Amino acid sequence: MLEKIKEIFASEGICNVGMISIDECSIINERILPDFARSALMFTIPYRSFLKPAADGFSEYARIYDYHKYASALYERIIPRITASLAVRVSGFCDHSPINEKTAAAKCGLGVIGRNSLFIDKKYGSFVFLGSLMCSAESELPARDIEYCIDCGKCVSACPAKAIGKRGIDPSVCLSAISQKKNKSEEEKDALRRNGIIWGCDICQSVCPYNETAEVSPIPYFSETRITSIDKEFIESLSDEEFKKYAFSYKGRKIVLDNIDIQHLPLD
Ligand code: B12
Ligand code: SF4
Ligand code: SF4
Repeated sequence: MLEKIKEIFASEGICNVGMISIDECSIINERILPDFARSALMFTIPYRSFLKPAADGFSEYARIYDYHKYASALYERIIPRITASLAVRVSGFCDHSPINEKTAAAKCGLGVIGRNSLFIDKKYGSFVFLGSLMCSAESELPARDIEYCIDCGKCVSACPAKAIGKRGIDPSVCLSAISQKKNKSEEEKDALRRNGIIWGCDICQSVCPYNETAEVSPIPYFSETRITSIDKEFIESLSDEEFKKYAFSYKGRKIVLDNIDIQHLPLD
């Protein structure tokens, strides 16, 4: 069964696919876990679409079309193909998922977990999104022990928020999380301003040696939609329909524009 599913994913340019028993997954949202789920089919979605990172305050995942919409469209294409050829029930997730996607992908042996807490794909580095299909079949493979990165410490030193600790990242100070907050304290605004962050943060990924040789995504939805430079005029010029194509749209346009304005306030 897994081989057939891998063929279907490969036809979409997705070649790193694994399977794990649901009992081996860390459940973070029980409410949305389908009753029929016995296993999770995990896969990585490469999204690196740049050779030189941008410096306008928008992280790489924010300057390409929204991966949640990519995953929904992918599931509409592949789920009917899977259920037509195999006697299984499947349901697709990405981000808003019942499981911790990073540890599940690592236990499938698809890559390693970095000190920056991110999952690192062998070919595409950490610039991959993770998706999963909850599946009614029992896993065909045993879970592997999680492998970790070489622990060079570069991400720990580079993180301006000192968010990377022994247990992973502290989401309460991570600048990526702060950039998505509607109501920010003066200290939080200062932190964004000092580090030139408008939406998302890639600092701990940009210093990681695993990303030095990471390949560009073969998926046109990402490789062909990258905006090289984003500014206030660009955000204001987008129609509502165009704006909704980007991941930064999920809390509305005002928060993105406010984050741009924050960059121009004097530092405390
Ligand atoms: C919530 C969330 C966030 C939050 C909080 C993350 C967190 N660690 O809690 C914020 C907004 C910060 C965030 C940021 C980003 N995210 Co995010 N996020 C998620 C989401 C939806 C759930 C993660 C989660 O809650 N896991 C469960 C918790 C319990 O486990 P954990 O993540 O390992 O968290 C541990 C630490 O936070 C630690 N901890 C808690 N408190 C404290 C305090 C201290 C002091 C310390 C040291 C540790 C610590 O304990 C937790 C358990 O071990 C996942 C999707 C999913 N369903 O898995 C995407 C996901 C992890 N995110 C993703 C991405 C792309 C990002 C960003 C790169 C986006 C960006 N460019 O800004 C950044 C990266 C930041 C980073 N270095 O990790 C991808 C990662 C892909 C990959 N290659 O790993 C995912 C998998 C989404 C996807 N489907 O692709 N994210
Ligand atoms: S995303 Fe930015 S703030 Fe968050 S842990 Fe990485 S470097 Fe630190
Ligand atoms: S920068 Fe070094 S310590 Fe951090 S995730 Fe990459 S290899 Fe691991």
